[in-house]
Amino acid sequence: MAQGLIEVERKFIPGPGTEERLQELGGTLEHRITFRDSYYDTPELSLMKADHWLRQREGSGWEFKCPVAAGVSGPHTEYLELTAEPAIVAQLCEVLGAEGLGAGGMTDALRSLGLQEVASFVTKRSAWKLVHFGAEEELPLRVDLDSADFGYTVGEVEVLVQEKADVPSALEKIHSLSSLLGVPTRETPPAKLIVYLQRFRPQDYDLLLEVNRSRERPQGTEHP
Ligand code: V4E
Repeated sequence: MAQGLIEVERKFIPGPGTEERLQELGGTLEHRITFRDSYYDTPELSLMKADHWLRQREGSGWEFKCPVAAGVSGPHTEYLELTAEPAIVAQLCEVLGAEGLGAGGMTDALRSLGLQEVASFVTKRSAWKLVHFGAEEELPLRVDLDSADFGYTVGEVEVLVQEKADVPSALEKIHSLSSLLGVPTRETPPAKLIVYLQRFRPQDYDLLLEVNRSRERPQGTEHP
């Protein structure tokens, strides 16, 4: 698979005291930002059904999240995040079984592969960094507190790592901070996109739920 960073993360439901608790734990607010995410897939949701997530984020560009390995267990997720367009196009072709796509970039790839926008929403995010849990150069721990414009709020504790070998130590930090934030052990709130689909594209949501059930692993679609 093409090169990228591995995003290890755990979602949680923030409460009114979460920001204050982050400050007590030595967290610093990096920025507050508002952006629009637009997600793309085939009409049959071939990418999402295969646990692949393609989006264009306002201010950041194209991002493609691909599963690192099947059968990740526990309340966290691990995804390889591709941001370089040639790597994204190559991976899209692999997942969708397409061959011979030229070097025309994302616009050509979207057209040739039949990818269309399936969701678009705006997020207000406060982005926190926890220096206490990891020095600048070694696995800094980040917490994002997100409010989507369709009325859903979710937080995530995350670490970006270069290699699979770094995942266990990232998870240790994620679980220890989650516990200090009072996150219930089994809490796995759904991603914003999943809640969006449930509310605005219920047939697509049901399709993903069905696929996830047959995989016998929660995919963040159980309790929106
Ligand atoms: C990976 C994924 C989806 C795509 C959106 O990913 P997410 O991490 O929710 O994005 P965002 O914007 O909140 O954070 P950022 O990328 O900026 O860090 S939609 C569903 N999934 C898969 C998934 C899963 N398998 N399990 C759980 C609990 N959540 C999501």
